[in-house]
Amino acid sequence: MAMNERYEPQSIEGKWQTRWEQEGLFRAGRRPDAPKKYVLEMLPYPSGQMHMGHVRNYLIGDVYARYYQMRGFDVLHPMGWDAFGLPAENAAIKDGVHPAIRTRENIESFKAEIKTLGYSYDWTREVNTSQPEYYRWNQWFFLQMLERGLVYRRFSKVNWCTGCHTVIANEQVKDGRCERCDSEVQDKEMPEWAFRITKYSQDLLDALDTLKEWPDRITSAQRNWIGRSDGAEVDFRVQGHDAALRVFTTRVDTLYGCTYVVLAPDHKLVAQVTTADRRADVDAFAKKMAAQNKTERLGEDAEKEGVFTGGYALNPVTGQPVPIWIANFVVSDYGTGAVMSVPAHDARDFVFARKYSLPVRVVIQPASGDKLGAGETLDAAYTEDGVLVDSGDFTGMASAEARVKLAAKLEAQGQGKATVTYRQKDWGFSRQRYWGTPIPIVYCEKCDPERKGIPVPADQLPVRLPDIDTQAVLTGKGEPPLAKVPEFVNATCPKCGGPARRETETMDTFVDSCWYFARYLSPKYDVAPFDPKEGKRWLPVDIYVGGPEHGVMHLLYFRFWTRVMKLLGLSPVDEPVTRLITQGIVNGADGRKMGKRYGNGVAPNTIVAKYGADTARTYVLFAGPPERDFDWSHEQVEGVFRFLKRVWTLAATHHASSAEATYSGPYEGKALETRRAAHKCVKRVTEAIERLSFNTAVAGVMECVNALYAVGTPETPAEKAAMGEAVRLLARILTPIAPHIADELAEAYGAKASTVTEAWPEFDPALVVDDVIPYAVQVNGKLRAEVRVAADAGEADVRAAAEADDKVKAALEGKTLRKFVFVPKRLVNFVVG
Ligand code: ANZ
Ligand code: ZN
Repeated sequence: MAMNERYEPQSIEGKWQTRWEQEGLFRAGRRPDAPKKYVLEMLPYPSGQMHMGHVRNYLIGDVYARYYQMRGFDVLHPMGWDAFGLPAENAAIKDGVHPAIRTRENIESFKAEIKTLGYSYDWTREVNTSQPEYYRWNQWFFLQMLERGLVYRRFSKVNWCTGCHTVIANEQVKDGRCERCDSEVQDKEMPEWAFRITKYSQDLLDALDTLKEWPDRITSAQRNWIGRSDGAEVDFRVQGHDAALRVFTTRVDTLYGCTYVVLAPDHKLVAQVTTADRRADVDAFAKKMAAQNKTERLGEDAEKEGVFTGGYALNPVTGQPVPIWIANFVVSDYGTGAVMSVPAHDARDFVFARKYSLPVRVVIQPASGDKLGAGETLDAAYTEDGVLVDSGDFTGMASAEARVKLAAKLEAQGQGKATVTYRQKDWGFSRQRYWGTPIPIVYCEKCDPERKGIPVPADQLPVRLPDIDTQAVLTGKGEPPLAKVPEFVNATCPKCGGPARRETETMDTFVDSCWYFARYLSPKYDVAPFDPKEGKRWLPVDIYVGGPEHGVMHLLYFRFWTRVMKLLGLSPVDEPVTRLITQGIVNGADGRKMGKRYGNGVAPNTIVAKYGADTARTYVLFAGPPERDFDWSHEQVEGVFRFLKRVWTLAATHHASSAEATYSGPYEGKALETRRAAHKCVKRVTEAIERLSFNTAVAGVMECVNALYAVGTPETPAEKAAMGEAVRLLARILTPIAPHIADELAEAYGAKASTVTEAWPEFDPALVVDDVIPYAVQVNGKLRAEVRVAADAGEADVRAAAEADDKVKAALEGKTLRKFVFVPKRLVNFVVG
């Protein structure tokens, strides 16, 4: 088959994409007897257009999917749509287009665009989370978890976004504002549905140690997020009341230094301990706090403020009364909502005590023997561990030991005990929005007067999202949208058959992404979320690629969910993902994050249209290591395009002479050089892909192409055969990177099928040993030159070569040689005086 002399990606890429699809080359399960690899990228929210971040994300997965396929694995590489969510609903409020319609259109255009890049997806497994066939299983999981106490209804203070009119997660509040719409976020007390993820806090924490192939920044973010604190609870009796106030402390060794206690402003004991003369001040303060946003109030820099309640509590070990305060820095939903304050040993308490002239009492001295001044003269808290002083029977004991002994003493007295507290909270997941999974609950006045909720029987699932009059329902105001749809709200009570009202809230879309990776295994399965048999074959995901911004929500939630799926007998594993790759950001040419905000976007489709998908792919892979950010460079795109043209021209120029050349050795001279260049390239690219260094893989191919140009036109049968082999090898190693040109070249050079179905090439070890190696030449340990000598050269030869170098000569001139150091294959050092 003759080759076009010009590289015209537009005329080859569509053709190959169609062929791959028709031949079903990316279908998982084609090699049932081979070991499996499940390669997955985080599924996109289908906005209308793809951006470069998507291109990069999917490419990282695609390189591995294609590479492992060539390595003989049965590869699963699916794609789908995180199709529920706020953007489509917010847009509907603005322009009246039904979210279902917009989402469908967006998926169509996104999918068309994604297809132009030639990713190796098994589209037969496509999943769309907004379809009843999918979300019915969210509802099914909900019911299963409700039965097991992993779902419950609670009253809680939630973050209410005044712009989106819905509850948002703590993680979505940035400086008191909504991460999405930038509106003010208020605290609001509301009933909500929650997942008891904290039941798994310790397990989720412990298992982080087994996630050896996750980036440290993600596991440490999760560790902090779960936030285990080992400490103690201590009961302080309230003077003059039959009540005790329980504090949580990590420093029970400082108990003798507690000079006041502080309650959260909304702590339930505040009313009781407040004295009549302090009531007005206390009420005013509590009211002010309630109006403030929590994240703001608790910010590091927020000024510490508080008021005295008039009440006193008794230190359980000294019996001394200490004043009870309320203050802005104590939160009601951490620990017990109350703290014992030890100003001498806690920085925050110190500032507060000085501000309000509360006593400071030193009870820990540094183990080093340095002496802290008395409380009145201290100029900062001493927060380290040390040795106890003025602490009764515990005086002289080290902090660590005292913590254990004090907790034991308190426990014996019935006034406390050692405990563990976690910062992680249960996951409140009900949202006052339309475009999400309906929560399968009804309320019946007769059977359920407390409004706890009656589960919809599993055989009545799915509870379908009703179609709506978009303009009438999606107003962005008032009750949850579904409450305005009587056909939806009015239901029948499954218990008494009487009238009931449906729950009108929907699920957080993070529920959808908790288990989609398992749905891909059997996307049409209709007796369970997925077929457990397929779970055994494919789980866990071997490689998962996505943005690091998902470090503590999605990536923690889906670990939780996988445990639930194990509990339900569905998943064979506890952990969803073996290796996690978090890709870096694509910045604009100006170094700022590419996107609408800075108007520095480069649309993937313009690059594909102008240069072809292979250039877009190769450039994005070449621009930097996958986990690092890079700045877009148009010059480099051009450079990569020129490189692919050079590859093409090389193959086209020698096509007539080399495509069908045969020869059976031996090889020497130019022919040998050609083979060496190609085999070294195979080695280099293989190693680079294995260690996630796609940029050096591309660089390796570039060098190889330069070397092949340098050897010149093949003339002898040996040279022609070597060139033919080199082009075929190039085509195969280019397959994960630039698959269209790879297949086109391979076909021109005789391949009968797509390169992705061929084995990944092996290199001939004899061809990759360097017969010339570089030696570093030092004079008194300082690098002076590098000389290249035969790999098998002995000490004398290397020394001669080094001494012949001009720079070395100059450095040695007039000096006496004291010693000559020879490190085979690495360096020589002249020690001179
Ligand atoms: C006395 C004490 C003495 C403390 C000392 C520290 C140092 P982590 O490590 O984050 O768990 N605390 C407890 N509950 C609180 C709440 N609801 N709001 C604000 N602060 C609270 O922090 C535990 C420490 O934070 C506890 O130990 C308590 O102060 C404070 F030298 O108790 B500590
Ligand atoms: Zn009923």
